[in-house]
Amino acid sequence: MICNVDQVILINSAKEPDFSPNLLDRFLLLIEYNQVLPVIVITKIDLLTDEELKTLKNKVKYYEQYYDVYYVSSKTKENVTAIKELFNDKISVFSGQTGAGKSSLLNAIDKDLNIKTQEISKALGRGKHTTRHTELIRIFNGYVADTPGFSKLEFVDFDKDIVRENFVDFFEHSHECKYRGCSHINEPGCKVKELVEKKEIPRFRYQNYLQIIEEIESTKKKYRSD
Ligand SMILES: Nc1nc2c(ncn2[C@@H]2O[C@H](COP(=O)(O)OP(=O)(O)OP(=O)(O)O)[C@@H](O)[C@H]2O)c(=O)[nH]1
Ligand SMILES: [Mg+2]
Ligand SMILES: [Zn+2]
Repeated sequence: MICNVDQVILINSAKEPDFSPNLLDRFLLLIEYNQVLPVIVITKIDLLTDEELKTLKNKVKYYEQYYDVYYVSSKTKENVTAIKELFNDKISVFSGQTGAGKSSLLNAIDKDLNIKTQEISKALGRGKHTTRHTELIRIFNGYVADTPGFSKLEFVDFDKDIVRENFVDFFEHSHECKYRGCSHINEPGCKVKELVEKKEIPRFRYQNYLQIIEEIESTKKKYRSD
């Protein structure tokens, strides 16, 4: 990671590629682990109907308890000014899936930047890794790094405890779990599982958590048997 970063502005497209809570949860885990402040931006809202946007906002609402969330369009420039103000006196990193619209949003903020952008591949449903190198750009009294997008995020050198501690919402509740160090998987008296049942924590986020831990455990098993 770039040093002295104040915030990671996480760019998620509402559509093309489709919004992915799985990817969002993975990015948040990574950013929390690096002890940087995440800001969530949902782009390309011009591609959604009002109804679709409402559904998406409902899904993302949970995260607003923990993070700032912005809905923007680089095409219509809706809410682009709000993003511009985030840069003031800060070093920011633009991060997110390839094709999510990172470079386009920077171009929408400052038309003189002229950063190369490219249509996503309709066949693959994702971007083409248009930005190839991380570049630090001076913008609105601050600096921003436009980074190459990812296609997927894996956590090969993570262990279960890192995941447990950096799903910050789960971690916040873990002192209410019956067992110290509860991993919220099989332990009885687990507060996190209770909140999932009560729909206070979205089930998709809990499932993403389980999926990441499963991936880590199965990678470990594979190394052991090699
Ligand atoms: N309709 C619409 N299209 C957008 C918007 N933002 C970006 N796009 C389109 O999405 C495609 C990908 O945008 P990029 O800005 O190149 O995406 P990126 O995140 O920089 O991708 P990488 O550099 O590969 O990581 C381009 O065809 C853009 O024109 C938006 O707000 N609305
Ligand atoms: Mg780019
Ligand atoms: Zn628990």
